[in-house]
Amino acid sequence: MERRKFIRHSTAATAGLISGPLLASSAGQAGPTLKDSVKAVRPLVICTWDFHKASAKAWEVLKDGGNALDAVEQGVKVEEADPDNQTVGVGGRPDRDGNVTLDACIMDKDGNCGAVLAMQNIAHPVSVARKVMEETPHVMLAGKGAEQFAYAMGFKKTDLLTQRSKQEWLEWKKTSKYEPVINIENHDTIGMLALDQDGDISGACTTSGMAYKMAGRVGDSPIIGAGLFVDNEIGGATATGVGEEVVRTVGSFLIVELMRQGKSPQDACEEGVKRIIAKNKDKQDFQIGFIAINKKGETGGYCIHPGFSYRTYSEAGHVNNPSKSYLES
Ligand code: SD4
Repeated sequence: MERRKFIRHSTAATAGLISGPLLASSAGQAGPTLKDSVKAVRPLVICTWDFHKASAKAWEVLKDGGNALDAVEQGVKVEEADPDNQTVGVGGRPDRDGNVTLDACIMDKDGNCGAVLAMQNIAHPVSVARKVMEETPHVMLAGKGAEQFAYAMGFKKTDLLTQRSKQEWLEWKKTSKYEPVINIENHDTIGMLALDQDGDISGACTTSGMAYKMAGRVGDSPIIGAGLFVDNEIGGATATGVGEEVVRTVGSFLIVELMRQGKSPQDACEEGVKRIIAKNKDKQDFQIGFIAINKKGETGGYCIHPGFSYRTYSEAGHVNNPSKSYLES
């Protein structure tokens, strides 16, 4: 397993992009509204971790006037297709039985959403999630049902278990130590939020979840409100880390609601992490990272342990932002 470079809490962390080229229209009635004189940063894409290829792909869509929904789908698909990313899509680490099961969700500017949970054999769960959103009256499809639906929609069966992930799983099986705590090396879920030229927000989140999880275990990533939430009047938020903790606080929804109450994306992410800390006074050996954007194109990110970062791509540049953390080291 490759060791993730340990990035110390850095003064280089950029919590928000303030100025930008385009004029925003006014936002919704509730919460922090935009004055017509305020310039918004848009288009803009933000994603968890240093996924520069994924954010570049999303930017490609956005800069040509593409919409936020297409941008986040196209963006996260880059990681789903990358066999070297062992926590998303093809090449993801399997569950304890050796099966790669994928979780993903997507949410658009109108509050429409779709998700697939614990789905096997399909390389692009985010696109299946989009089909659930657009082609069914449902929000979530799980397991075999999701897989069958994917075939019906024309997706091809794909073997998701790469040699590398299989070898590591076989090695793990020798001790079968069940450590559901995700450590610094082991989480690279991609959550992505985009604000397009029209000022509309969409988001997506996709993962193979916790390595060697129990069969059938589902984390936060495909759960609307937990791993991802978008309210086009306010902003969006998404998460990475130990999903159970994010679900317990409905983390992404919480962050959007905190922004509705007037908090900046940065302050809202910090409060989201603190709520989780408050529920885990004696246990801090796990990582959570949140990122958020608002209608102005301000961004924020916060995590428990140093090591988390997030990408932003706007006309101001393509930047990997080391996240501030609750703990110093
Ligand atoms: C989960 N939140 O399944 C995901 C794991 C994660 O990078 O973020 N991995 O709990």
